[in-house]
Amino acid sequence: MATIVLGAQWGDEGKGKLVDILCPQVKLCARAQGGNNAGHTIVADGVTYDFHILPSGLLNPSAINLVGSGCVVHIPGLLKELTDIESKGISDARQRLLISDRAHVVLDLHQRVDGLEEAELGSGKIGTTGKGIGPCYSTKASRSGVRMADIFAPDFEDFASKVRKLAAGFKKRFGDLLQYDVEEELLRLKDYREQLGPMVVDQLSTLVNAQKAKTPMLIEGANAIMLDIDAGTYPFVTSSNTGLGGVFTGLGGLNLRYVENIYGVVKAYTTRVGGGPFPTELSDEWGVKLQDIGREFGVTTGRKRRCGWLDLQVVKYSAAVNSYTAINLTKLDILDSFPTIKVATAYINPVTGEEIEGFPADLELLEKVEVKYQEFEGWQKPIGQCRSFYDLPLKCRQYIEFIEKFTEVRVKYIGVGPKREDMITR
Ligand code: 2SA
Ligand code: GDP
Ligand code: MG
Repeated sequence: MATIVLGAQWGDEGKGKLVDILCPQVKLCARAQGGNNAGHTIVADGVTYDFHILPSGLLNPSAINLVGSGCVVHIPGLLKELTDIESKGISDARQRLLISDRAHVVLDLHQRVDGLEEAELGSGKIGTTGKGIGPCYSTKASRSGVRMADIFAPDFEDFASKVRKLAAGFKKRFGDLLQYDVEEELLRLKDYREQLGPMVVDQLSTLVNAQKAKTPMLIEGANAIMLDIDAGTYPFVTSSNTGLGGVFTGLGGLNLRYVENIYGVVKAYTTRVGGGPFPTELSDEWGVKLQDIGREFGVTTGRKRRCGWLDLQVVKYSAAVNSYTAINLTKLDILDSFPTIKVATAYINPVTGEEIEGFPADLELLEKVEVKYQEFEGWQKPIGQCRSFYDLPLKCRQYIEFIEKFTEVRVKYIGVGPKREDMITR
């Protein structure tokens, strides 16, 4: 049986916390896509952990963790993250980590290019994390990328010549702006081989054997559906398939019939980090309040996250694309002090005055839509101590039930605080 946890908005919904809670029930936790652009904060036994490329399942001492072939791996970043969690007491993290030999390698070169491409875009920049994710997936798609397996080629020179060729291409494009020493990076990569060797595997046999043995599995989504390269607000997206489709391409060997649960993680309001349209964004005091109380800062870059009301057009679209079997509503406690809470229920075309059907692909239209809101009276009571649905104030339950009715997906988990125990299960 496999459970998939996916982001239902623009990221940072609290996927890591749900993965951490579900993890004791599984023996294998896998990431299918993305790189160390992701940031999952988990508060467990009083310790705060930030995961980027590593699967959050490492916190479960009996789980094996897999970085799947759809992921992109910046090796120094991964090793640093391993050292960081080892220093927090997860001493056997390396022994429980597997990396697909088909995963692409994010080079420092890609990170340099990320910065230069953003600079080229000027005011129209995407607002990337600067981790080299877009350039790495670009070279993957243009068939000039390098994969984990390449680092272990019998003759390292084969790998080195691919990297040199890639660097020469970017040098042609950016000239002296590139400021990158290919030989220095190659030397470092060669040195990493010994450390990485035991972790790099053919994921297919890992996944196939796990399913044969009926091993319970968890797949941890990174980023979120509105950042999906196909379904998201393109071009203001990341460069991977962050939705359900990406799970199957990034974890080849996962049998779709093995999947039982697909949980969409929905924050009780909306946040977005980076550029791009955001119809329910609040630029007033309420937006500042959400940002402050919700401590909405990027886990990877420390950037302030933009904040706004819950957008059920987004969640409904996301549920349709990702086929959620249930929702985890998170950070409901952040709304405790709000006298009024709004929820977007429709977008109106400003030219025709008509309701827009579906979610617009046209970003110009999305920038201009008028948003129709449903207003709720706030419950104005702390809910952090509530441990069952009926402990929650009536107005709070009504908010949840409205979400369920609108999206036609059951809200199974409700987050009322950052800690493991701050979760109501229905
Ligand atoms: P990239 O770096 O190429 O993937 O950036 C492209 C867009 O994707 C957004 N993106 C994210 N959005 C939310 N959270 C992410 N992870 C970090 C976090 C972000 C951070 O958990 O807080 O620390 O800033 C994440 N990763 C990528 C990004 O903002 C661009 O809009
Ligand atoms: P992810 O990228 O989806 O895993 O989410 P992040 O870790 O980037 O951001 C979610 C933040 O909210 C983290 O700091 C979590 O500790 C915190 N969090 C998760 N669920 C809740 C909740 O229900 N209430 C509160 N107050 N914080 C939460
Ligand atoms: Mg995050």
